[in-house]
Amino acid sequence: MSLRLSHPVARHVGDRRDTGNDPSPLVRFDGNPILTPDQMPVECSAVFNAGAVRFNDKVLLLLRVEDYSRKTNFHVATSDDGVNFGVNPEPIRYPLRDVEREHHGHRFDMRITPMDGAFYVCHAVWLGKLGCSVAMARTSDFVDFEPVGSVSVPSNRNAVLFPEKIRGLYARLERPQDIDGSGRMWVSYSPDLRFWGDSLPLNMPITPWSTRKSGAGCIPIRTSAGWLEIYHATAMTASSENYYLGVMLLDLEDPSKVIAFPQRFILAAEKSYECVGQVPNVVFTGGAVEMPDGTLNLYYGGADTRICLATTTVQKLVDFCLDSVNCEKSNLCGKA
Ligand code: BMA
Repeated sequence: MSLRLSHPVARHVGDRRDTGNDPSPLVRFDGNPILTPDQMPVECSAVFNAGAVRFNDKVLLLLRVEDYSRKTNFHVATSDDGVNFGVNPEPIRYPLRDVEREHHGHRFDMRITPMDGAFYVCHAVWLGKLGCSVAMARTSDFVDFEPVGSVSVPSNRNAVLFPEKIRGLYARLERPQDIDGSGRMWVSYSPDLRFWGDSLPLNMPITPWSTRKSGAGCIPIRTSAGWLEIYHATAMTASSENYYLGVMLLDLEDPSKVIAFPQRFILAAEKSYECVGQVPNVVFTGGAVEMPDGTLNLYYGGADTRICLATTTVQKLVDFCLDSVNCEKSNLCGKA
């Protein structure tokens, strides 16, 4: 008796990526990783999770650099082509707040928002026994940074500032953290970038790859279809907490409303430079930059050790989001 399969299942098991069936609109750069600890002008064990922005006609990355005592400094890297970067050996100057000094504050994961002729960075601050909070600073030259307000109440792991006011208020995506380490995205508002409130959770569905947490990644990009947000999400596996990148569209007037939500991730840790390192199976983005030819360069940390690049376009990401809505309407989701 022969066994008959109604679908050619075996052909696809385990080789989805190798057969070129990956539906993601994002393509990894062939020369990844683009920046590694041994290429840095300072001694370090890891360089990862950079903020990214266009500055003086160059791509600027604000690198998270860890030395061999696991102390973090932030260094600026710039590039004309978005691939080859020169790194400033001097770290940025950003004075500690009293509360950071008192609690041995450790900053990480800068996101850079250009707004009103200046640049605002949002980042996490680990406050020892108090947990993790978020804080902001302002710069105009990426040399000197001035604190904006104090830190948030713990626990909060990510803050990403929108590039313009929404309904007359500054807005940011945040990721408050539950006691078990899980957490979801919220949006909060402020009249002055110091006092944040009026918070709402995003009505994001939970996918099998975001069962543990999801948090903002890139600065939201305004499109006619909504705010385009590239975010990270995690799920536990038998061996590790695996990180993924996803994309979605948020309502322009009320970003707590998710208006297009692909069920598929756009990047998972698969390459050795994403799977092996300080923290395995991590792809984590802090910024994307649109190049003059329309390519969107997405910068991400691989395994908390090195900087990687993947490319796409805003239009491809928007189409990917809108296709997910069409797929839901036509009831085709999951049947491809
Ligand atoms: C998150 C942040 C990121 C890091 C990730 C994986 O909680 O701390 O900086 O890349 O964990 O370790």
